[in-house]
Amino acid sequence: MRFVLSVFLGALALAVVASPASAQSGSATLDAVKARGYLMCGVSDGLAGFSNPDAQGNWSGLDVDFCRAIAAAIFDDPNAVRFTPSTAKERFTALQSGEFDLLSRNTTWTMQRDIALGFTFAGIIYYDGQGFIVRGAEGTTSALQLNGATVCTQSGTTTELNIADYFTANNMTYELLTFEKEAEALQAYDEGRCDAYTTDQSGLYAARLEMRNADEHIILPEIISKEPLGPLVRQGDDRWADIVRWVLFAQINAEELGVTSANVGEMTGSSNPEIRRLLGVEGEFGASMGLTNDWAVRIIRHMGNYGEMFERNVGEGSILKIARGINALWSKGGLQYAPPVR
Ligand SMILES: N[C@@H](CCC(=O)N[C@@H](CS)C(=O)NCC(=O)O)C(=O)O
Repeated sequence: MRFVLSVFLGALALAVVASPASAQSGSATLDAVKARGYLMCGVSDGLAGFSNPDAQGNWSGLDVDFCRAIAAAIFDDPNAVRFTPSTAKERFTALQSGEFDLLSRNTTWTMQRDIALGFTFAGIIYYDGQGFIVRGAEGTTSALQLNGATVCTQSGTTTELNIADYFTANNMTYELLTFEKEAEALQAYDEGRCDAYTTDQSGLYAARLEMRNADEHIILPEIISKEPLGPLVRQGDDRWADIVRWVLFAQINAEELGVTSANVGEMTGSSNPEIRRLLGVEGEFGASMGLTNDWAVRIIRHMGNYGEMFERNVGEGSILKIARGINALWSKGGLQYAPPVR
């Protein structure tokens, strides 16, 4: 028995020595980010509410804030991020070739991107679906009235296949005009070259703001696809994928537990064990990922919980005014649900 125990203890000691958790994180990407001093985040070319630069080149939006949350977890500094824009078409090659540490850019999680393209999606930051915008004066009130329509969209997106599926399923014909840049697709629609513009519904809210007369356009009620949007990383660094995933989970759990940017300080004194574990008062959850145990405090103090990020960027109080809808927490009738910290 004593022999078995000492063999076991010996093996344990070896495992501890061999474990990279103390000196290095177990993630080559995290080590590279720490050594570099900032996170490299791939975003869109500009999409209101998600990732948009202002005239001074300051980025804002839900996808941008998510990268800031990762920087906050690693550096306690939400500004330790460099944003690199990429078009819909370029984004996957850019991520694969190491131009950024993650892509956080209204990107739909599909099987082909996950498996054949070799990426790992860390979670779903926004449950979306594809819709259409049309000129109200033309009298169209349903996508089923679009038989024979010319539709504008952006190339390199999921929209092309969805629209083919939808029109085929409903025995309708269409002509698709695709453009590499969103601005070009929108301009073509706004100039009347297309009867409709199609993309993720969240993108339609953003697109309407770009039109010459925003009030003249209506978003049709049909949602023709599932577009689960989320951040993704290159396959092969599982620990890095875990970190990105748990930053999102921490923000969703914080909302569920009522932890906000305003009260996170006092919440560290909470007696609720779930809050204590999330905020690192108990346990070694942060250290187990190569971060500090107060990783979630850093995220929430600087960037807020999931609900705060949603409201600020795309919610009723933002320029897009999107209702929480299916992006509400599961406990409030929505789909947002994060595994527990334990
Ligand atoms: N979610 C879809 C569409 C993503 C997409 O690129 N959408 C366009 C239209 S909303 C966009 O982001 N354009 C802004 C840009 O290219 O920077 C996908 O992953 O393929």
